[in-house]
Amino acid sequence: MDTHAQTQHDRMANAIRALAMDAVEQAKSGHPGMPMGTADIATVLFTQFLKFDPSDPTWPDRDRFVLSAGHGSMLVYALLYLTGYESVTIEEIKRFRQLGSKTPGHPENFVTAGVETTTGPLGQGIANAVGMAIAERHLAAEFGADVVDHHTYVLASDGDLMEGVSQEAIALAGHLKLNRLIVLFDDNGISIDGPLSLADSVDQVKRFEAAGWAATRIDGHDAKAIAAALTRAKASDRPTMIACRTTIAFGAPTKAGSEKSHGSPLGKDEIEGARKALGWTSPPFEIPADVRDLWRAAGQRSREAHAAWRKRFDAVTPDKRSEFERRMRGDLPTVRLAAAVQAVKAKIAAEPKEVATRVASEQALGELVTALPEMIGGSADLTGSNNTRPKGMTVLSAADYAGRFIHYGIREHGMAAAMNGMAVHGGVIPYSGTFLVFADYCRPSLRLAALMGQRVIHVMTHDSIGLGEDGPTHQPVEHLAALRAIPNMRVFRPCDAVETIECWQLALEYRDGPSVLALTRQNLPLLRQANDAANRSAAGAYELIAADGKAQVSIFATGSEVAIAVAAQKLLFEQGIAARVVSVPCFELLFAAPQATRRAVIGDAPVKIGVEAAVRQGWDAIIGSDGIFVGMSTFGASAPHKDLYRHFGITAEAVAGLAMQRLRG
Ligand SMILES: Cc1ncc(C[n+]2csc(CCOP(=O)(O)OP(=O)(O)O)c2C)c(N)n1
Repeated sequence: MDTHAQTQHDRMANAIRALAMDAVEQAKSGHPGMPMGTADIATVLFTQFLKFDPSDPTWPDRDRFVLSAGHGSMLVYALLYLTGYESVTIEEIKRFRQLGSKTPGHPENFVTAGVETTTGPLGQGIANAVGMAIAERHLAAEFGADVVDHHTYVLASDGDLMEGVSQEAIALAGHLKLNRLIVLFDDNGISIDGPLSLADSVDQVKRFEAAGWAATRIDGHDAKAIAAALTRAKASDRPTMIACRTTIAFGAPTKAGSEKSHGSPLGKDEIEGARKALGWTSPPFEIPADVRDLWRAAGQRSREAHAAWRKRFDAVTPDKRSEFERRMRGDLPTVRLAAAVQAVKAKIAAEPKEVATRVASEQALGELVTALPEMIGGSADLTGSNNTRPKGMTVLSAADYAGRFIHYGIREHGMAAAMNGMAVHGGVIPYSGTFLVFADYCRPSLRLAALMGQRVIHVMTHDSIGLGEDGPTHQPVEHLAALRAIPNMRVFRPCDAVETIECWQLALEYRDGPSVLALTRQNLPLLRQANDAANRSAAGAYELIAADGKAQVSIFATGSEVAIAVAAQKLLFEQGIAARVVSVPCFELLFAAPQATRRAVIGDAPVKIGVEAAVRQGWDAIIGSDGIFVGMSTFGASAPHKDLYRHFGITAEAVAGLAMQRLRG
């Protein structure tokens, strides 16, 4: 690099450093050290490599940039501002971390155009990026390199790589040979508590190499070395990790290289010292015109590539073009979906039988994945148990990215995080499989899917003590309540084959958030008329069996316990007691209904009983605090499932007995 180019580079990188220092100072909170340390890496990436167009942040074939170390959010805000994104003006930079700003504490993709995914919980970004890279390869296989041909770049910190989910992510990426994935590791040897040596001595290069990546170590302040490493990475047949040795808070006179630059402003004197050391003479929030022009020019770099892409895209067949656009918009093929749902219902009607809802789900998927080519399924090594791979669905692998079923391996967290990445990439609807009890292993990613409002669908089978002999380690008890506690998440627990297809339809139609389908291992009777054209589950709850006369008892139940409620209603009828049964496949849909509808379905029977083989938490909103709850209050046990239901008192006799006891007062 000649001196002129070096000076230009330094001034551009220093613009990032200055904005980070000033914004954090003004907000009186934030992390200035990380953006200052990585400014050189980001400058090289954005001025020479990243394919992006600030005037069209959703251009489908843009490269994705993921700031996995979300605490360094000022890095991405500075870049968006400097390269000319409309979303981030200098006013927004000044309002860093303030209510309603486009520059929240951590990057939120649903707030700021140009931010690709929501990061902050360390490890999530790098794991999302694996999903983005999968989606890219898959769509490229399907639509061709003329339409889809981009890279995913990640800036990750020590914390990202220390989090367990990163191991799942890098192992999966290495296995799938995702060579469009490039991780820039901010190897600064510092975390919040101090030097990394306090807690870590992993050789990250060896670690990534062991997972099938190309990995290298460079000086993260050497623009030439960064560019050379990125050039090599782009030519690699494997994913690449570049360990960039940097100094945190580069330029700060006393806080550089120290954890003191971490979670708080540098302070006036330190900032003055840094300005001097960096040769930055502009006042706070001011970028000299020459530097501004250079950055704006960098923002225009990919205009030609964008125009060329548009031309290529316009040249593909109209059918293919509209299909690609439909998928990227996330619109469903509504006619095909409706036909698939009716076809499933017709099959159930033609051959009514007892099936586990996981099996009913597989039958539903048989039609759905044919109707919706955007669905990408998978399982965390429980394919045969989760029933998420219908016949004929081919496997997505390094040898065939066009496949649609992913063997995620025993990596629930990595799976859920990758699915979030696929969803934010766009063009695909990911669904997964694991046991409901392992929702805990994916929870951080489930929460982020809900926060981001992303359509990901988790099939979680073996949803209660009904799984039987595997015992309490595998029997979810608190999981339904824990999932229902996540805002924006929908938890479906269908009671039979008909509700299963209805819940699948609702999950697919729910564009703005994740869904969990809690499904049984054990067989369940068919309770609904299969030729019912209406999706009754859409109400969240509905009367399955009306009372004979004015109801004295309302029994509410979900999933496998609806059959118990139905049997209890019969017992009560035999005793001359009028009871009704309400199936509640989805709490969230019920609670979202207008008050009058909610009241009507909940009703005013003097005795209300909830039945669910799980903890009571959440049920009071339906049955009231004085309602009767038949469920679990302890962990389960290992035994055949019928013995367990008897042992824990979740039976029709118990439900009817408690109702009669209450009626007698
Ligand atoms: C899952 C998770 N745990 C803890 C934190 C709080 N936290 C924010 S930054 C950080 C560590 C920062 O160290 P590093 O990742 O090396 O970043 P750098 O020091 O390079 O900025 C921690 C523990 C977090 N954001 N996410």
